[in-house]
Amino acid sequence: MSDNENKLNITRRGMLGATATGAVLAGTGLGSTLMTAREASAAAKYNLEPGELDEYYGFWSSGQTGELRILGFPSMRELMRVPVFNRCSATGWGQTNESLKIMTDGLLPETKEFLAKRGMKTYDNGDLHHPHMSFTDGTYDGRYLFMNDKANTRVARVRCDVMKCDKITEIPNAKAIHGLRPQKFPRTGYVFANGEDETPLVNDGSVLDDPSQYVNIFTALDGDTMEVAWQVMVSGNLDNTDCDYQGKYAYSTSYNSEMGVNLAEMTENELDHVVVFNLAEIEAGIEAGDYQELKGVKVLDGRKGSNKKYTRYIPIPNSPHGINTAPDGKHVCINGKLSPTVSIMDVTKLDALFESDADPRSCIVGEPQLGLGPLHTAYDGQGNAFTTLFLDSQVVKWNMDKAIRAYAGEDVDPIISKVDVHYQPGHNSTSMGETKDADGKWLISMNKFSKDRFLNTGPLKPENEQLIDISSDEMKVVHDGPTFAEPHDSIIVRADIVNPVNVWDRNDVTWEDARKQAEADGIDLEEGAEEPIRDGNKVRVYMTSQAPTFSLEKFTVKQGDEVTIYVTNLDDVDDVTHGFCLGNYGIAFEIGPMATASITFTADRPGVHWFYCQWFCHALHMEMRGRMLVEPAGA
Ligand code: RUQ
Ligand code: CUA
Repeated sequence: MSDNENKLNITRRGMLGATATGAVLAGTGLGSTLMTAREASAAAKYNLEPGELDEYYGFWSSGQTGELRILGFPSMRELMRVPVFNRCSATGWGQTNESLKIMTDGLLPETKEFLAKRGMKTYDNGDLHHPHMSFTDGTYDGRYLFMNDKANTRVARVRCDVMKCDKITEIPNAKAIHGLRPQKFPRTGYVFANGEDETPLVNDGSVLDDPSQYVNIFTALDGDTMEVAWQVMVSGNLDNTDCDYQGKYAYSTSYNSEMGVNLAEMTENELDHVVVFNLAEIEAGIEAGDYQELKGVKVLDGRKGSNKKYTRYIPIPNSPHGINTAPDGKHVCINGKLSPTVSIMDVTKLDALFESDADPRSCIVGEPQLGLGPLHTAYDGQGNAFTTLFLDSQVVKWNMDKAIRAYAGEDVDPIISKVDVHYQPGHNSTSMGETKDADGKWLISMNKFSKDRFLNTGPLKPENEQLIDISSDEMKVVHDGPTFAEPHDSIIVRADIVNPVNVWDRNDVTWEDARKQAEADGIDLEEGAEEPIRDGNKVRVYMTSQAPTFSLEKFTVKQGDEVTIYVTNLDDVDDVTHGFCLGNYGIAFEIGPMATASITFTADRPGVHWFYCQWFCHALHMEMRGRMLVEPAGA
C-alpha cells in the first residue's frame, strides 16, 4: 500500500467508521467479479455496476449555466461540474483571488471599465455551447478542453490534468463567439472561433441600419497562450466551424449571408454559404503586412468580393448550421437546417478553389435529402453518418459513399435507418467521433425537449439526452438522461486519454501570486503564520489546513481592514478537499489536496465570526472551525 493509500484509508476510517472501511476494501476485489457479469450481458453494458468504471469520459457543455460538466460514459453518470463562465458556491469560482485572476486577466480594458462602473470585476453569466479537446495528429491528446461563451464573446480553456479552467480570453472586434473547434493537425495549435453576430466595424453607436457597414469576424487563437493569433473579416454571419485533418483549412457555416437584421431578412435567400479559410494564405498575408490592426489584433479582409486568397464562399442551401469533418479525413457534412439536405464537401477539392478560381460548388460531392431540420452529424468511422433531424425528432443513419454515388447519378438510397428521439435533437456525438479514431460504438442524441419523459418538474423541464447503441444498423435508444440547462454539445473521449492527477503539485502556477506575496512577507505558504501580517489597513492571514484543523483557531483584524486569507491544504491525500467558509461574510471556497486558495474582502462587520470547513473531510469535520474577531473601528 502506498503512502497515499495508507493515509487515505486512515482518513476514511476516521471519517466513516469501521463498516465503511470494510466496504471500501471489499470494493477492490469487486471489479473482477463484475467484469464477468458485464461480459455475460452485452445488452446491459451501459448500465454499470457499483464500483465499475466507464469506458469513456463525456465532456458536456451546459449552455446558459456557463459551466463544463464531466460525465462517465456510457453510464451517463454526472461526475463533476467545472465552473468556467459562471459563479460557483461550492468551489468559490468567481470569489477567490486565483479564479478572479483567470476570469479577469483576459478581459478587454474597455470591458473592465464598463463592468467596474457596475461594481463588477467580471461577467456573472456565460453561455457555453461547444467543448472540444486539444488534438495531436488528428486525435485527442488529453491536454486541454476549449470552449466558447456566446453571451459575452469569450473563449476558455480547461486544464485536463486538474480539470480546472486556467484561461479565459475575451475576443476583441467579434460579437458572440459561437462555433469553436481546435485544429486537428499537426496539433492544436489554433483554436478557431466564430463570431455569430454581425456588428458595424466601428461599433460606436453611429450605425444601426446600414448593413453595408456590418462585418463579422473569424478568430484564430493560439491554444498554448490563449492569445488571439489573427482575425479575418467575412461577409454574412458565422454559425458553426470545423477544420480538416491536413492542417490546411478551417470552414464555417453562415445562416445569414443576407446580412439581414430580422428573421424575414435573414432567411430570405435560397442559398447561404460556407466560408473556407486558407490557413497558409492567411499566414502569408500576415507576413506580407496585408492587414489592419484593430484593438491590437491583426485583421485580414476576407469579405466576399475582396478578391483575396484568404477565403472562398461556397453556396449551400438555406441556413446551414452544424459542420462536421468525417474521420475519413476527406469529407465534411454541412447540415441544412431549413433545407432537408446535408451537403458533403470534399476537402481534397478545396485547393482547386483557391488555385484556379474553380466553381465554388465543385467541392460539393453529395447532397442527400435526409429529413426535416438536419442540425448536426456524427460518425462511426466506418463510412456512416448520423444526422439529427430537429423537426422530425429523429436521428438518421446514412452512408456517405452511397450519398456521393447517388449525387453522381447512381440509383442508390443512402439512408440506412431512422430512430425516434424525444424530442427535437440538436447536437449529437459518437464515441471518439470527431477524431480519426471514431469507434462506432455509441451515439448520444442531445434533445432540447423532454416533456413527458420524466416526472414533471414544473414549467421548467430538463433536457433529455438519449444514449443510442450504434453497433448495428438498427439504432437502439437504450437510456434517457435528463440534464439541467442546457448542454448543447458534448464529446466522448476514451478514458485512457484523460489522466488527471489526484493531488495538486505544490509548484502549480495557480497560486503563483499567493506564493510571491508570502515570500515578500517572509512567510512559507506551507507553514502559515501565527499572526496576521499587517501592512497599513491591508491584513494578510496565512493558514494551513490538515484534517481536522486549520492552523489558526482564531485571528484578529480591525473593522475596515482589507483582509486576505490564504489557506494551504497540507493533506497529501486523494479526495481530501477542505473548504473555507466565513459565516455571514458571503465567503466560501474549495482548497484541493496540496492546493493554496485565497480570498480578499473588507472586514466591515465587527464581532466574532466563525469560519468553518465546508467540505466533508474527517470524522471531526464539524469541529474544523475557528474565529475571526473584527474589532470595531476606533477601538
Ligand atoms: S449550436 S443545436 Cu450552439 Cu452547437 Cu447546434
Ligand atoms: Cu476540512 Cu471539512
